Amino acid sequence: RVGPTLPVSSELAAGPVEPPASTVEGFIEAFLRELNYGQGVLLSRSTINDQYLALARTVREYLMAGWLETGALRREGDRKIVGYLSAEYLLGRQLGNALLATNLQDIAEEAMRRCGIDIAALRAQEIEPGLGNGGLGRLAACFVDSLATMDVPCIGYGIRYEYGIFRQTFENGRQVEVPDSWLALGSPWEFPHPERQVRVDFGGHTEKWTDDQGRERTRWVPGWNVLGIPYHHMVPGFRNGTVNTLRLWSAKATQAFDLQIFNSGDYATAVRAQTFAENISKVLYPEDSTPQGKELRLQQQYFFVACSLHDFIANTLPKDFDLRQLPERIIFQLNDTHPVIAIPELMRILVDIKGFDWDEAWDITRRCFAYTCHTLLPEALEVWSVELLGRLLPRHLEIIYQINELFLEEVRQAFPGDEMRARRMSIIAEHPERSVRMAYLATIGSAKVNGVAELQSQLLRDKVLPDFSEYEPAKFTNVTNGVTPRRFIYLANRRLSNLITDTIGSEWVTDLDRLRELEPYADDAGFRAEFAAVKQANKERLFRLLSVRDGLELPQHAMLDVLVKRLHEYKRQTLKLLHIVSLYEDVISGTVAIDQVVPRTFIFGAKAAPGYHLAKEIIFLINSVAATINADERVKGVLSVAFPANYNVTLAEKIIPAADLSEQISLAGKEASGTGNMKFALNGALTIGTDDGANVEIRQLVGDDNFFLFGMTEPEVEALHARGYNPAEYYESNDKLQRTINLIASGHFTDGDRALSAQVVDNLVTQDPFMVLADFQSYLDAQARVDAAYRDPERWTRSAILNVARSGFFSSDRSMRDYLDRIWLSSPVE
Ligand code: GPQ
Repeated sequence: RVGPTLPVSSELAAGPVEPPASTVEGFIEAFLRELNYGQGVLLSRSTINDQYLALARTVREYLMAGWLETGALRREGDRKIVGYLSAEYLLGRQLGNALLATNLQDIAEEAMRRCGIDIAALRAQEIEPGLGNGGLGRLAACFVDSLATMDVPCIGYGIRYEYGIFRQTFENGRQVEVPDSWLALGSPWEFPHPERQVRVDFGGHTEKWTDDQGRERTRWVPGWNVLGIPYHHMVPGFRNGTVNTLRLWSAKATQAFDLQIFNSGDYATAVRAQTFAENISKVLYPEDSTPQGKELRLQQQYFFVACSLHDFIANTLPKDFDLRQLPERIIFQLNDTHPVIAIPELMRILVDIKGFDWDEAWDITRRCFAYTCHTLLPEALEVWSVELLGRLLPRHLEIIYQINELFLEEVRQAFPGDEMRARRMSIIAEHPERSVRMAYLATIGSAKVNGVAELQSQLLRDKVLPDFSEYEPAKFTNVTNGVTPRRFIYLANRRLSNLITDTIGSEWVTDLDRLRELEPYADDAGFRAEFAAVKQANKERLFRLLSVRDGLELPQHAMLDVLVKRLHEYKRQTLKLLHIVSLYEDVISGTVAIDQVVPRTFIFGAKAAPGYHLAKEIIFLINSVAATINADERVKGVLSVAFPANYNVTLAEKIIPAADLSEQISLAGKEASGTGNMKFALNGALTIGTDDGANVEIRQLVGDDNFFLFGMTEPEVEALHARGYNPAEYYESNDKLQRTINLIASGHFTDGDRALSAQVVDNLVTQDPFMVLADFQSYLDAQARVDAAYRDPERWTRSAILNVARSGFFSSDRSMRDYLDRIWLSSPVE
């Protein structure tokens, strides 16, 4: 049976917790019980949603014993636990993953069939929990999957947003955001525990007092508070019986909060106050990599961090735990700076509440945290105004000041007379307003700091935090990102999984380096044919979906050229657009005969932050180009452009396995890592990419012959900046570029209305902050190499197989091993 082989702990003394039998009959019995007694309906009267909920709860039953036992072991044991602190978890659908983890896929399918139910319809019923924006949130979901699969004790802490990332729709080609009510039909995957509520304070002021040993102490007299209610989610390992926990916090008004106003007789105001408190976990901020410094966002950050620290110290550790041992029992991994307020919070707990001396508390604290930085963009580095932080968290601001003062004293001792350096390293920035640099606080308060790909980690040391890496070089390390092969190969690409397993056995699912064993098969014509057939079948599956979902009809045999990720200027969706328009312009101007064009279908997927104006103009332009090209008989069946709305994990699982070409075209030095790039390579797409983020490592592994490199390197970008970049020069001197841009500017794609493309065009020709024009020619040349390679299907498929075989490094299991070796078990800073 799937389930723990662990000794039953004393907490389960009432008797072993037995899952239902892992047979079709056992499954049907459990399912009908859930339907009748859980959902309260008869099969004949049940709706699809009833059936989905009952099915989900049935699968849950099989995980329950493992979950209870894993939890008991974690609490009773003395192993160090990873507390993953992340404001985002972009989980994707849960049903398929739970069936996979329990090895119940076939049994469940047959059981549903016998009940007269099509399991595919139930799978489609699930709304994915979109509790994240993009790469950072999806990475967290991959990491907790890998940790459970590797049986590493981990509690994932985060926020239970009532509304996750918005649902994107298009109206006349423009993005319109619709709230994502993922909870509307009930979520069977969460377990609320209102009795485990935690109180979180805000506002007010601080006071000095003297304790009975005559020491001067500080206490925080808060102005208001809210409750955090934990919702637990199972995080099942892959068929190993381990089920870790994801603990997401939901905000609720405290009684005390409204009573005061209530007593004054103003009922409506009291209810409003309640809404105010509950706003904290209402909605995910939809800005990816561009924090807005909003008060509610800081409330969210402190809210979930305060709940999580309290939960661990008061509820997970034994009652008599000696907090001096804390670093031996927990490492809090900070997923970017969003949870960094945890550092002063732990100091507050230790110093103000537990009565530790500052120095001892600081020594404990900085061994309990490690910080991951996911960006190189200056605008992505979070800062909070001192005014706001002091108003919301007055005690934390004092603690931050104190940390800063003592740290700068150290720096001055290490570099006597170098006052400029001390000022540069201050946690407090003075301009444009007094504010707290969260990345500096994170670096100072952590035992380790890592970037997410080799190149970014290097640039992090050299460009973002150079003074800090000079001061404490040993603190800095790299852990290249990874993705879970369970979801992104096994679940998303069953056909490829079966082919791999038939060829090399099934060990690869938890040991992705084994994919190397596929290498010799790249030269086997029979294997290549099977591999190509998998790709073609995945394309057809995608086209069927896009036809039903988006009314798109796409040709069956074109190269599938895919650019899916958040819409951001640095990711350069406009460069892709210029390429498409240049191909189209070649044909309609008669420069290239249509039968000379390699048929391509371009797929875009991208959400723009609702307030990111230019990004939304780019979306409009992509949709305009798509509509024009798709309607033009001159290129019919040869050039097609599809932009399905609402790209999310569910859609990614259909698009990625079908792709031939993976577009990873950010300006060098801007994409920290990328993780989509890894998913594509593992599913047998070839990459056209810049020397950026993890592309660098992908290319090194798959080899130059199996990767289409283009564009400036990061040092070349820097040099061009230093010389003074003028995009107009490129426009003037490149005839093809000029014709391409002119066609867009002419209004050809916008019903003759030039104004509708003007913002994007003007930005490119006059500003072009991400040097699209500078890389244009190199990109076109690389695309010509792509065409040549695609004309030779055997060569292409061989390269695709080698991409799969050589990308095992990009398993998130490997990332987790690196975290374990380099960060979580590493000795703390001296
Ligand atoms: N990333 Cl700072 C996000 O998705 N959101 C953010 O706020 C920040 C980074 C991404 C980053 O852009 C990608 O290059 C990474 O692959 C990803 O994080 C995971 O590390």
